[in-house]
Amino acid sequence: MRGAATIGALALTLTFGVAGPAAAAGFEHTDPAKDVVLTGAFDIGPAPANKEADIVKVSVTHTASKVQSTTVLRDITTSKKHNFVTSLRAKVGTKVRQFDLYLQTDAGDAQGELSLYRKDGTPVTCSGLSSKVDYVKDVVTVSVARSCIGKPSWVKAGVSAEWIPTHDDYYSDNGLEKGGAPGVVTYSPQIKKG
Ligand SMILES: [Ca+2]
Repeated sequence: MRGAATIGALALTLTFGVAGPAAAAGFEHTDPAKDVVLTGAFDIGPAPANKEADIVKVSVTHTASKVQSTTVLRDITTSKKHNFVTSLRAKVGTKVRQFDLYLQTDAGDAQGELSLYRKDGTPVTCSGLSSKVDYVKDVVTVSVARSCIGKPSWVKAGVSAEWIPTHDDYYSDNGLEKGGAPGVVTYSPQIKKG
């Protein structure tokens, strides 16, 4: 048993050793499947069958030029409205600033347009925004230039997904913890610039 444990530890070390030099500073989280929450007109409760809002993996990288989040969902389609939100806490000088990267898509605009907002909801003009929704691989990627968020020394990121098929039905998932009550953001640890 001791031998097996040693080999396991060695394999782990090698994996990180290979990835280390080339990889950006980053964070990865595997979110449980089937933990979407439905907020209806009169009720809130679990919606394990829903795949459109169900985040299963979140990855965030922080490089010299940008902060990027990659979110894997169970199965997204272009049929109805989605909101994909990456919330950031950014250490700028001695302060922590808060931002939201907000991407809304729907049947008529499957790629949407990424927007950056301050905590108080005012939009930030930023030419360094980029997003892509891959409906085949079920992956949403958004990125923001570091210069648009004050060139932070570190960021903490929270990611959520929402699927809104009708006015009254609002499916949501918190990408960093089980469950997904709307409006609740769970942040990653500090992700320093790589
Ligand atoms: Ca999930």
